[in-house]
Amino acid sequence: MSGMPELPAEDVRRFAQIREDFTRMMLGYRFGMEQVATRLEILREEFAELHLDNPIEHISTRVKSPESIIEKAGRQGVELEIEALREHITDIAGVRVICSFVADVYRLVDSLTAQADITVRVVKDYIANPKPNGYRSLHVILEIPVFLSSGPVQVPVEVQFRTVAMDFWASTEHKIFYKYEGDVPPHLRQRITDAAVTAARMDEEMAELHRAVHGTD
Ligand code: 0O2
Repeated sequence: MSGMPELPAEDVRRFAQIREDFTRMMLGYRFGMEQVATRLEILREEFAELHLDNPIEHISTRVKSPESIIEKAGRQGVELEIEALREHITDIAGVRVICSFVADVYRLVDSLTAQADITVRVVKDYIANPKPNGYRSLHVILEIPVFLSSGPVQVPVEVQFRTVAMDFWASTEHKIFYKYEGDVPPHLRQRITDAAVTAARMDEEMAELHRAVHGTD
């Protein structure tokens, strides 16, 4: 194009390579996330067919946008290199699993993480140990192999397991947090934490009811 200085061929090649590597990385995350979701769907169907119960209410997936990967890497001082991102930004691929009961959460986590080719990197059990604001969920960062034409890659996927009550609380809290841009007034903060206690009580009560009707968790 007239008036535009041409880039040296070496730079053009380098940028093309960066673009290809990034595209391959993002595809790997999408495939890893889809594999985890498929395995959870298989468990859901198996439980539904053989045990006559359905431990999963809903599964959702998302891959972080390039903008928020770059923003998080900047915030955490992580280099914009594929290997550094893979090592330190562990929630690029995310799966959220909503269960009816707390017991289903643990049953599913055990079944998924027992699979031979899945490696568990980190488990954060905010159900056993809720965050100070009351947040409850069980997070597992796992790695699953994805076979691309260039060879296998181990893809980290963050899986968040929670009950319907925990999810209702988390999405409401998230909206309030964003409305106040993180600076939630103290009286609301207390009510949010109290609501988390109510949600936990609701989980217990529902499990009691379920036991009373079906005899087991
Ligand atoms: P998004 O858009 O949901 O992905 P880090 O992930 O390293 O920044 P941390 O605290 O080490 O932070 O990780 P942790 O505790 O595993 O939490 C990560 C994710 O859990 C968050 O992702 C939320 O999805 C969820 N989460 C954690 N704490 C809260 C909370 O207090 N309220 C709500 N509503 N969700 C929470 P992101 O990156 O914040 O957002």
